Amino acid sequence: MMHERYYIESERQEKLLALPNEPEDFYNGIFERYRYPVLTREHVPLSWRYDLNPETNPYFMERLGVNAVLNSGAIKLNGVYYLVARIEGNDRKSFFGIAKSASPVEGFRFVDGPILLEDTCPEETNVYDMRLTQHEDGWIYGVFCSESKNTAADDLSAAVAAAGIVRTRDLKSWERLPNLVTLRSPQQRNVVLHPEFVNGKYAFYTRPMDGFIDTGSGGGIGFGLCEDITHAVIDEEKILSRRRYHQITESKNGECIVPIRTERGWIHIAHGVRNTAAGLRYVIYAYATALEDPSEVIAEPGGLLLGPRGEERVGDVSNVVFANGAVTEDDGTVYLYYASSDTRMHVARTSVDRLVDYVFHTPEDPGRSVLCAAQRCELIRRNQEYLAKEGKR
Ligand code: BGC
Ligand code: BMA
Repeated sequence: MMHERYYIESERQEKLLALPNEPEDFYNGIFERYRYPVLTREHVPLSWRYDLNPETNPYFMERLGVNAVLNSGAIKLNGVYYLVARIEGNDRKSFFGIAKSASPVEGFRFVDGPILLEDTCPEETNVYDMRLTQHEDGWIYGVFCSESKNTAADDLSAAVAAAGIVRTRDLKSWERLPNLVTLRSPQQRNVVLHPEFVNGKYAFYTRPMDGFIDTGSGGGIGFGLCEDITHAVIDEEKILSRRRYHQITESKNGECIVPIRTERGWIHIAHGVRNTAAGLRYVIYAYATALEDPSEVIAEPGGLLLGPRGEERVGDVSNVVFANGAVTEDDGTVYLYYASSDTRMHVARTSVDRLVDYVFHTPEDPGRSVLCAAQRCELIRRNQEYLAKEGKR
């Protein structure tokens, strides 16, 4: 006989999975936020957390609890939306799980089991934040952070972050390739594979950094080419989107999603981090690069595109929004999947046209208060002029 609690918990979960989602009232013209998270720890199947056998689990306890479901890669295949989520166990280690739905905004259900990566490195302690790239070579690549303890340092928390690479054709069998090697940067996190060959080579967005937390001399989001994805080595990393003093990227930044190809250029969505008295604050921003050369920045709208708001601000690591997956539909609708405060997954909806308008027509950050105030005064002056002309004063 099943434990009675099993039925209660199953019913509760089914209710959650059936919850319809809808855009909420928030308005900025740029994107819509959806009211309910698309994935939370409560979405993880009971059989992944509980021992269902009352003989070995008389109290129906979570034996392997899940702490959070966050930073998910995203892809649409044959009309189905897939999120490859970072699932963090109560033991702080993360693994990847696949949730799918016929809808981009609701009904995501974990399928199969956790992805069991090939165990290629005995020091690897944690893996997280997979970006899925449907590459023109025919493979779907997953690039993620592979974190190992730094045994060379005399500090218990010292770690080394590298980019792990897997590939698949069906999201079922995954082939693990050697980790990316960047000859000039000792650490890497937030690495994204560009979907097309650039000069016949594989192109990666990188984030060169000296230390595990501190980017040190790392100037921002890098771009590097490699010949062979099965032994990926990058020599030179060119910095595209720079960290800047007193801007949203001051402490660090990193590419979020696979850039979106548009007629005007590649649209990039990235995260920027600044330090505050309350710890690091993560926001999402955008920039654009040239179609013929994705390493040439052509637009840098100032400020954040999406920052943590309301309940999003609170969680395991508060004051964080982080994205590593998006889906662009044939009609130009873009679904951006983002996690809040390292705790749950949300979705925002925009479009290629709106992103292009945003990226090319949002003024740049002039860098100093006096110039920012002047920028806003100029907007108001033009508005007054316009209103007067329309007789609406
Ligand atoms: C955590 C990540 C975090 C990183 C840097 C890792 O140990 O798992 O979530 O981004 O440290 O703070
Ligand atoms: C890291 C990221 C994410 C996380 C963020 C905030 O640098 O790689 O895993 O969401 O910090 O903790």
